[in-house]
Amino acid sequence: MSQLHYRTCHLCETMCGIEVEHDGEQVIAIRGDKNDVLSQGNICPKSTGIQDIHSCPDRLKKPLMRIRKNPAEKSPDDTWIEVEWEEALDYTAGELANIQNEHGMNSLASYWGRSTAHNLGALLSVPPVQKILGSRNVFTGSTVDQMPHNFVWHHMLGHQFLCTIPDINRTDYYLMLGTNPKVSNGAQMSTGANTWKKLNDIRERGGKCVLIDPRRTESAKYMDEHHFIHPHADSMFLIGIIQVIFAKGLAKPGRMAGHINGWDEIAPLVNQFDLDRIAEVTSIARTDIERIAEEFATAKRPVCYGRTGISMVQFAGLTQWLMQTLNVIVGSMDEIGGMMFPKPAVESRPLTHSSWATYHSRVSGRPEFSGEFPMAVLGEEILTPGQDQIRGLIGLAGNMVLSMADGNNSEKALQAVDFYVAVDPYLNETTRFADIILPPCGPFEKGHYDMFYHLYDTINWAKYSPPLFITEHSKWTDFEILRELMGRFASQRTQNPLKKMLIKLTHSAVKNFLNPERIVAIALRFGPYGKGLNPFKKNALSLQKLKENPHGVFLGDLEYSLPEGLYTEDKKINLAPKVFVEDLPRLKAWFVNGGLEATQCESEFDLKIISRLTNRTLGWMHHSYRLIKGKNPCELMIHPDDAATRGIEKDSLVNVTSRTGQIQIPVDITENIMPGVVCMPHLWGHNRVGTRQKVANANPGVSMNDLTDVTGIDQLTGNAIVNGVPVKVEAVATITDREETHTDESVEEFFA
Ligand SMILES: Nc1nc2c(c(=O)[nH]1)N[C@H]1C(S)=C(S)[C@@H](COP(=O)(O)OP(=O)(O)OC[C@H]3O[C@@H](n4cnc5c(=O)[nH]c(N)nc54)[C@H](O)[C@@H]3O)O[C@H]1N2
Ligand SMILES: Nc1nc2c(c(=O)[nH]1)N[C@H]1C(S)=C(S)[C@@H](COP(=O)(O)OP(=O)(O)OC[C@H]3O[C@@H](n4cnc5c(=O)[nH]c(N)nc54)[C@H](O)[C@@H]3O)O[C@H]1N2
Ligand code: SF4
Ligand SMILES: [Mo]
Repeated sequence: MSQLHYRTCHLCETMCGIEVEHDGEQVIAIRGDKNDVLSQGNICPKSTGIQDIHSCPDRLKKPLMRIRKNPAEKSPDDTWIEVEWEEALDYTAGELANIQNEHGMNSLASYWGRSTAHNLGALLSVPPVQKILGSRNVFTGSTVDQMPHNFVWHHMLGHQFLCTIPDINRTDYYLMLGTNPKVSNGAQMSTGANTWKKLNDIRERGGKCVLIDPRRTESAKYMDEHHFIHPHADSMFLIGIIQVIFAKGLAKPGRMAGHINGWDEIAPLVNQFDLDRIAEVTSIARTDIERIAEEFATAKRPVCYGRTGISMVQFAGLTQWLMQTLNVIVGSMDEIGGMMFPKPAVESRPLTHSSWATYHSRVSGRPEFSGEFPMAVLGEEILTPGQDQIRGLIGLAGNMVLSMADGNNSEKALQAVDFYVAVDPYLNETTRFADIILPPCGPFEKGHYDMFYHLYDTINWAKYSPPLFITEHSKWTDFEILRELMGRFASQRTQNPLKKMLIKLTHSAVKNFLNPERIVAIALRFGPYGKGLNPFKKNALSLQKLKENPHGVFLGDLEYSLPEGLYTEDKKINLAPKVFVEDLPRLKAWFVNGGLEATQCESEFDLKIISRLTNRTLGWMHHSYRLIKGKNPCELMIHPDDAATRGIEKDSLVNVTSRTGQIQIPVDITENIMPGVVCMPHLWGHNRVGTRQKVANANPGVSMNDLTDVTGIDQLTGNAIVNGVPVKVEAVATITDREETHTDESVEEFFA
């Protein structure tokens, strides 16, 4: 007989509640949980694919060890054998310890991909693993994602995780840059897959929604206005808006009056830029900039918010700073309907680190940010010989060959590194370079609490999902794998018997007393809603209470929290931090040059490529047949004028060439993309040899990051520029028969 289980979908930060109908270990259906306090039944198609991951025959259940044909190097002719956990962990710990014993602390590196943040056990392991490894070489997917946001929060508000969240439920003017919530379902703004409804609500309550994006996206139809903007030009647009607001005397600090440093510096800084020229560089008319500025500043509850489209571009740091500055100068910082700050039930900020430029990377001297280096330097740190060269890598929960800039460069580095252990459930484009793969259990075999994504809450709430199935594999969550690996590693690193004894004791204490669930229980107790040290506190939040409420517990709407909540020493917002002021001349040079940067835009590469997400999928969910069946979405959107001048027709296959690579892709000729810009989905390209992923291989698409450039970074924040990359597009053939790549039967057989 079938049963129902409620949990949070862990695939993205939106945190929708799902209802899983199952019969024993067989999942029958996944639906939206109508009683979920956040999502109220809304989900996107992706969550229904989790059942395919659960039952996927390609998902690894036991460690996979590479047997090299030639001990000196990895080759596609190497073979893989399954080994027992004990052997795998001893071997891995030994190899890592040998490298560090011989070559020093920094010879080991760690890389944490996006799935880390969606995974309780992995997330809890980050600080101890980092501590035990003791290496400066720490990398995460953040620098091809949201690092500029963190950078700005650190410099303006004092902590990288003092995340500003647009109060979409109460705003009346929503100015949105570089985000497509109809498809992404809300990024850094967890609404529960109903952002589009919330956009409708804004308009229904008499408010206004304005979108700025080089593509007329799926979200545009929920907005009052959409304006095309040239990629990289958002900082100019924001400068124009801020300029007009000051010029018209509309700037006002609101509640934050008396708590802002640098107010007087802003107007002179933005006035260096001529508004007519801004209109040219952005492609947004001067009259529109003036009108939007006035409307925004005079709205009752305005908020300006932007996401990946303004963090993976040149001047990303400046753009994010200007966006926050705009919110501050209209009095929207920590104001109802403006930018607000959630109060998560687990308060992780005091335990996390926030720093900048306290040391630099070895090869190109990039500054650290909060203890990590940009992904852009990982390759050079592996490939450049010398003291502190990276020789060993622990890679977890990210597929960097497809997701980081310049996939070929990532491959070269992974091929070269002496020893690479991947903690990942699949043998994919990245982990095929590993010496050993340690596979964690599946999504239903472990408990879930969104330790990280509650920082992005649009209401305060909490929810815990227990494991649905306990299997033989359940004891190998990411937490357990890393705990066992690090225990062995630490012990092998030392010859001192006393230290060995101490490590053994610590390891066994952690093993016996600390599992992810218990850590959540403790964190809830000492969080803002917990009992703390008062056993008599009424209605306190606890893990037990969350277990009794499988649809989550509502903890209230977002509330004022500044200035007390600021992490700056003087409890003031820094409106004009020196790092941004000093980066303005770089923008000015680009601006004077008409938005062209010589190194980035050689004349032959006359179009700029930007990315897009697809509604039904998400990188590693290409293992789900139900999500990727049908026509592959990898098409290059191109404007009819750009197509016509290149002889490109409806059924053309085109070569897209950049400084670093070339791909072939069919076109979609459409006026939804602005002239001069082309657009394709990323995280595809499952056609590389040596992987074990039948479903993804059968409908591979091509990888956008074969075109992006590892040297292209926002110089201030180190974030990769994967949007607005210069390319050339030429027709190469006509596609006569574009069939779906795989048949239903072959994949159904596979799952049978
Ligand atoms: N379906 C689906 N949903 C997802 C994910 C997924 O893989 N699939 N991933 C999740 C993750 S990890 C994240 S980080 C979020 C991301 O969520 P979003 O930030 O909403 O991501 P995108 O949909 O890529 O939106 C970025 C937009 O920026 C635009 N853009 C590109 N360049 C520029 C520019 O220079 N200026 C401006 N103004 N716009 C620009 C693009 O056209 C695009 O519409 O989505 C999450 N949700
Ligand atoms: N061109 C371009 N590139 C981009 C972007 C873009 O907009 N344009 N967006 C960027 C963004 S926002 C992001 S977030 C990144 C995403 O890029 P990645 O972080 O590489 O994300 P995925 O491709 O989804 O890979 C997730 C990996 O985690 C593994 N995994 C899944 N579940 C688990 C688990 O429970 N434990 C462990 N250990 N592993 C697991 C999967 O098998 C897979 O290898 O891509 C970035 N790259
Ligand atoms: S939007 Fe989709 S993938 Fe994201 S949490 Fe909701 S159901 Fe899961
Ligand atoms: Mo992301």
